[in-house]
Amino acid sequence: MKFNKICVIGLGYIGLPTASTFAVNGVNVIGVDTNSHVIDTLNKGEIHIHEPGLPEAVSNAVRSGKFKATTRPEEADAYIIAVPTPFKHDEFGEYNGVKYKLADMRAVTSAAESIVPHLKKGNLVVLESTSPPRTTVDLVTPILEKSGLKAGSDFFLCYSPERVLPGQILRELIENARIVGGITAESAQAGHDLYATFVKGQIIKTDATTAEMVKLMENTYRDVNIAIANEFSRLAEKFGVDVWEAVSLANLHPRVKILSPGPGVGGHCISVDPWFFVEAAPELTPLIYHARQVNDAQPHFVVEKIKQALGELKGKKIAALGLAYKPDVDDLRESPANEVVHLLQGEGAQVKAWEPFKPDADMEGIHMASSLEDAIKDADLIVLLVKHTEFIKLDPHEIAEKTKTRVLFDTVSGWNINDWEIAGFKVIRLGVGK
Ligand code: SAJ
Repeated sequence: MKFNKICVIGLGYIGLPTASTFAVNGVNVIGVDTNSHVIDTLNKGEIHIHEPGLPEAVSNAVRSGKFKATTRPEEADAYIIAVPTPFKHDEFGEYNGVKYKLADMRAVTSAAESIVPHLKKGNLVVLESTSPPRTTVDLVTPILEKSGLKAGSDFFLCYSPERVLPGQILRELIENARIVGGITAESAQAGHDLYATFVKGQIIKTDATTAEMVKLMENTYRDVNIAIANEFSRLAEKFGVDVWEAVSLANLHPRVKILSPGPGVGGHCISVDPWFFVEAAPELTPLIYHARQVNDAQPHFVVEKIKQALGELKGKKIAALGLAYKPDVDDLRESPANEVVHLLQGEGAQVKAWEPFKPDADMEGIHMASSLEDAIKDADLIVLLVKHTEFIKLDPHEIAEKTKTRVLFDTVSGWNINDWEIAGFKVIRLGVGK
């Protein structure tokens, strides 16, 4: 199949790199987003999110004349839905006394509805948003069929998960293997042809529900593995062991790959997607549910440790380094660092947070420092919450001149203890009981 013009609905962390990659590969792309500020920014060739290489990709796409951003879909050969699927914050499910989170599918629903008036015979629609199992068949198909066309025979319909890692999106979009699940074999083939425009990794065809499940399995597998690393950090403290050393030694085993403990699991994917399985089948998912509980409780564990280090938290001044959900990104969504800051404040500490990737972030209830110096100047303790490269590279002697404290709490094993001790600091690390 040939695709001269496509519509990408949702211009966030996935939709925008996808749209600009199609455009620089010669496809006419209409990028659609409901946020008019995003549209104006993009049409000027600028961008609203931080991702290495993306500013250049978007400005090339706009200059080539192949990319245009707007608030409504238009007629096209193919439609890609890449809108967010967060969980609901005010509604929960319950099974045998266990409370679980529910997927908020409103954005997928309205994206699918916005395609209906434009849908023609022979079109392809691809859902990329991470979704609960059977969404393509049970939710998207009936909406699109309101057009009077039949999915699978009049138009093609696929689920194709994005699997790119924030920070490396543009490279992984091209190089990663791509899974295309069609509601029919012909749909999968049409999806294959679309992504063959730029994907250099393998493109594997399957059915839509398998593709949905694959995506959820990948992120759930990672969440469960981080949960065990976090549980190991607690055990290591109890037994007087350094968890970082123990993990690196265990990982010498050829079939063991333990992930890193930390202040918790954040972002819009790993901390959300496992709930889609729990919601779909709470009776079958005790492990997945408990892994989520362990990771969600990790900020509390960190705060308890900081309390032990300071004796008490009331009135103590704490500098929090990093609010992003992981290193070298500006995404603060579902960040465990934010949770740590809120919990510290709840115990009476005065926290100043410094996030170099979003210094102007307006986070409810969080006092943002104007600079690193401002954050650490009067601090009683500095807590490292995110392993941003620029934090790891800080010079301990320079920092010693800029702060009155000599106590550091490192939740991510980002700092070399010897270097900081030579500069006069005491370094407490998460997961170290020695
Ligand atoms: N984290 C740890 N320890 C680790 C690794 C990560 O605590 O050893 C934490 C991070 O600090 C962060 C969270 O987990 O708070 C998630 O970070 P991540 O780097 O593991 O994953 P994401 O959310 O940035 O991207 C994931 C990726 N999925 C997998 O690696 C299986 C990516 O490939 C997906 O495309 C993305 O989710 C997505 O969009 O679903």
